[in-house]
Amino acid sequence: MAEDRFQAPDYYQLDELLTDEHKLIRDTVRAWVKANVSPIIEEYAQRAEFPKHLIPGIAEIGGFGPYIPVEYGGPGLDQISYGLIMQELERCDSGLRSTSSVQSSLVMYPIWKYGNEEQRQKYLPKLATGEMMGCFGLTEPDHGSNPGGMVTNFKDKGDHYLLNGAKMWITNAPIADIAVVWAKNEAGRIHGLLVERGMEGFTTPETHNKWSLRASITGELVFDNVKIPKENLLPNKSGLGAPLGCLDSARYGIAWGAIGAAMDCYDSALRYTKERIQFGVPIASFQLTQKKLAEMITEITKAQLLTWRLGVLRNEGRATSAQISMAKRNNVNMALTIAREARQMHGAMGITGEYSIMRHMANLESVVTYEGTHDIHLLITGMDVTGISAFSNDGSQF
Ligand code: TGC
Ligand code: FAD
Repeated sequence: MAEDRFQAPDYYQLDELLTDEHKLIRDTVRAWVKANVSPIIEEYAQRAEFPKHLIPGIAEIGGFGPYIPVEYGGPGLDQISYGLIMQELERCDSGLRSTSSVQSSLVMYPIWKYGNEEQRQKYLPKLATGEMMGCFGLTEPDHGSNPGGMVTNFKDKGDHYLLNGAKMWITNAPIADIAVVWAKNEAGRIHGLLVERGMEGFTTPETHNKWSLRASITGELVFDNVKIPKENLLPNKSGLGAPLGCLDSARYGIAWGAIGAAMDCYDSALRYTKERIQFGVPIASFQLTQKKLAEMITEITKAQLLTWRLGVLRNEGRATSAQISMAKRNNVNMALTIAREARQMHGAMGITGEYSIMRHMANLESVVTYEGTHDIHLLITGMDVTGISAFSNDGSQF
């Protein structure tokens, strides 16, 4: 892969909205990524291998639970810092950001918010250092966009629970030490359970054959009469709102992360079109090229403003789930559109591993699908503005 010459665009001088601490955190992560990940990421993606050796480094830059309080081993940062870390990681590769998102928002967040003090003390410090890795099991083979229909279930056996079912498409499943698993009890109520590697009847087969997120590891979670100690149930929240609350945090991080991928594609396209000569002039001098670049920087700038404002609202505890959906949908779609355009602007070189473009483009096909698909987020906005859910078609609301 060519040398990482990334220069971040800041068309509206948004740096002025950041504190010195924000800028320090962002620049530290950017430098770590350039030195440690950019030189190797293409190779790992081509081999479809997760660069596991990066885990301690991700922990060191605050990538595991950025907003988890210091008393539980986290760095206790604000939501804008969290967003900037996601942006810098995904600037390199969506899979790198996925590793951080899952550990932070889908594993540490539910233990912090829905767990008891004993669970927090037992797991959070080890998750923050990467000594322990986690994964999040919500999606099932027959229940993706509609997780409320899940069939994975647990029964109360007196001194333990008995868990049965399967989860699919689970990031980090094959390397996880613990899984936060969402399952229904006998009454059909959804609860979170902490399932630990080594429990009898629990397996995590790897999912192969992916053309997207190749440097991230994905797998299944299979539960065949797994005995779960009662103290492994997250006691402080139940119902579908519990996993969806974790998704709010992860989707917020993705809204920032997608900007990183878009910035990398734009920056590469800008440099390439200024250097590449055709018809005796740089291809950046053609109006059609300039239109593409102008639209890219406009969309990136709009997305930056959207996420910055969302970060302020989240810091104040005022961001709604629907606002987060809008930002996730808009920014990921923006990044995917830019990646596709940038791919074309690099000509044949755009399909090679010399540039990060094709990898970003393929990765973003997963990002536009996971954490709620593009259309599901559109319907969440539709529901928010009309007050009518398009998800339930049994007519019960009328
Ligand atoms: P609905 O009736 O609307 O809601 C059920 C209950 O949940 C509450 N709720 C939320 N709570 C917190 N945050 C949110 N975002 C919430 N959205 C809804 C709601 O108030 C209600 O509470 P209550 O107390 O009244 O019961 O539920 P529904 O069944 O109609 O579904 C709504 C829908 C479709 C929006 C939801 O199911 C959905 O978001 N589906 C998409 C599924 C999804 O995003 N899956 C992601 C899996 S994890 C993943 O992809 C990780 S990738 C990680 C990586 O590698 O980076
Ligand atoms: P489906 O729900 O079957 O959707 C198929 C199509 O139908 C989509 O275009 C969708 O928009 C459309 N559709 C569905 N319902 C409606 C509707 N009501 N109206 C209009 N259109 C609709 N899940 C986890 O739990 N944990 C993870 O760590 C995790 N990691 C993932 C990693 C990767 C690489 C990928 C690809 C997925 C991951 N997922 C994970 C799963 C992901 O969240 C689901 O793939 C996603 O929620 C969509 O579910 P589905 O694939 O079953 O698609």
